[in-house]
Amino acid sequence: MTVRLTVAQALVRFLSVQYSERDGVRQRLFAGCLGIFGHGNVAGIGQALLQAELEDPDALPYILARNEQAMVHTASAFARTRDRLQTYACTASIGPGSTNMVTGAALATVNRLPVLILPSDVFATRVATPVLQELESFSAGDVSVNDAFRPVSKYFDRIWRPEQLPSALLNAMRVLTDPVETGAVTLALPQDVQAEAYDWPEELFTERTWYVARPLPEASIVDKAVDLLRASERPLIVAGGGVHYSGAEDALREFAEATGIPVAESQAGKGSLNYDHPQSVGAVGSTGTTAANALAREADLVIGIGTRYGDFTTASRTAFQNPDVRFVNINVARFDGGKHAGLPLVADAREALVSLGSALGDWAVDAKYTAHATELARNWDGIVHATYNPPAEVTAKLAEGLLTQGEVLGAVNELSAASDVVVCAAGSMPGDLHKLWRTRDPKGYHVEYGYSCMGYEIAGGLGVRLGAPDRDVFVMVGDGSYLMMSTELVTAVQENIKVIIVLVQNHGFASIGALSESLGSQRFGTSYRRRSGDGRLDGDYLPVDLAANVRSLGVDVIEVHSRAELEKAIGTAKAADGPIAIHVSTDPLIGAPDSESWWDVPVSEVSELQSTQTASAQYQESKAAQRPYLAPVKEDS
Ligand SMILES: Cc1ncc(C[n+]2csc(CCOP(=O)(O)OP(=O)(O)O)c2C)c(N)n1
Ligand SMILES: [Mg+2]
Repeated sequence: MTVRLTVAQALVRFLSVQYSERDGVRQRLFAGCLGIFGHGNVAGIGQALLQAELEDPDALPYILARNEQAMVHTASAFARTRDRLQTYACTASIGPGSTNMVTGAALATVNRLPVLILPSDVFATRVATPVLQELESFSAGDVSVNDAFRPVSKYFDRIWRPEQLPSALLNAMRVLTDPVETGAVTLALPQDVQAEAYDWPEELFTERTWYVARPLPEASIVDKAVDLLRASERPLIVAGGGVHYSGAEDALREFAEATGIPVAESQAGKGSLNYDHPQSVGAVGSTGTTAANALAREADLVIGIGTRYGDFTTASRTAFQNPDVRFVNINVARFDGGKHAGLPLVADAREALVSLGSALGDWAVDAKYTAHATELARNWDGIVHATYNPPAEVTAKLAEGLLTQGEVLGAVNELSAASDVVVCAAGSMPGDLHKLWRTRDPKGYHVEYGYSCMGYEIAGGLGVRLGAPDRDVFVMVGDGSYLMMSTELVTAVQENIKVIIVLVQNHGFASIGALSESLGSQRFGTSYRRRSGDGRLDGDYLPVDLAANVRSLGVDVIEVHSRAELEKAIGTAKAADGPIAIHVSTDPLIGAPDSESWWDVPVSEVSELQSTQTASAQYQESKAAQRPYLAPVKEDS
């Protein structure tokens, strides 16, 4: 039996009957389709979505976004919130609508988040070429702008003919639901092919379940890991995003408690252990706590769990200074398992922790070491407390109506519910949140720091709320990020997606300003100021009113000028039943407490400027601590 449908109708029908299943729990793989119509998808996929909605509104609900990059962020954030077991498809018109999604695709792939990207493409038949918005290559007839998706997609295909669709779809689902492979999957859809009818085998549209496996660790490798652990005296766990995706938080806590090993966290792994667990030493690396970084410096064995060891996590390979340091890397991907010449314990994080725990028996580190870690963490928490509640000598120096950023984070932390989610991506807040946020729920922390993409915040906040409708979502967004991409607020209004935007106005880039200064570049070009008489950008702040901007998009704003007003506003925002914003101004020159760590950002080797010369000398000094981590694990085991 065959069914006669267009390619777009077949695609929509297929997507509406895909499921993922893990641990016996089954869910729709696609919660819906985000999109913006234009030529290239309005008559193809647009028609198919309309027809589907009229037949069954739940088949593949359509959400109209405002910016194509943003809608991919929404899908990524949703997928992360749902532990990569569910996502959205994203459809865009040909040309700019589609290429706007390239950054979103890169973010999904870098963060290993499943998103189905459906850019529209030029005519397969080429009868009217060049069509509106078509790139003409002088040297190739089969190139389109969508080829830009190839390097940022885990799977790419272009459906030149209807017959290609079934195999492309099966490959797309395979990649989206594979914990190792997952990322952006791009199926480019020529606009004529979308509308073309074909006789499809009926089985294409039967329900299909994609089983998400928990690969078990190889027993002989578990044994080697046990040998390394037993031989270690100062092991440290580095928990990454894989702990969350695997749902390994309980297994991690049990493993840590049984062995006494302290637990440090990457950005994606934050919340793996609640902040007040005695073995939680918090963030590690360039944006880490002094507790985790002190332990990292001395560690003789690092047990990475679901981490890809980004340069923030390893402090650009200066975090681990013990000359004998070795790595055991629990990771579902061999690619990450082999990093730092570590022992790759290739497996699902939860399964690996359970196996390793039982193989270790009652082995534990010296209780003094665990107590030392707890002590360090307690000291750091004192610093957090002081940052949340700055002393009078700090607040007295603030200009009228300004708060410190630490106070803002503190107020939001202390007045949000444990299960609420904080969302951020770029600027100075991700680093501050990594160090300072007291995470009280494994899902309470959502900072996109794989791509650290300005503009992710609001769009991502929508995705988090769609994925966790029972949690309040606090979107921490700087003025720079806000100006880059805030228009999904209109989508939030249209769909009544409740997000609480905390818009932190500090007139420019506090983060890059501080970085610039530390690198001898004198905060050049990082604040939003008028040009002064000598042509420099150091005049008055610009008369922008971002609160009015938010209001103009249909979202209520509470403008606060003091800690007390901020606290009251958070209560009001929590009680609201739609999107709402809090506008707060902060002093960009008051930074977060020091991590006692480093990040490798090269400084000009020659310069006319004294500030750069000084920074360059410091850079060379810091760089000397950088280590390759190449010691083989074989010798020891
Ligand atoms: C899309 C994108 N462009 C540029 C950057 C580089 N960048 C990182 S933070 C930042 C400034 C962010 O400013 P703001 O949102 O106001 O946060 P603040 O630094 O003031 O906390 C820039 C330009 C980036 N991460 N993403
Ligand atoms: Mg700013």
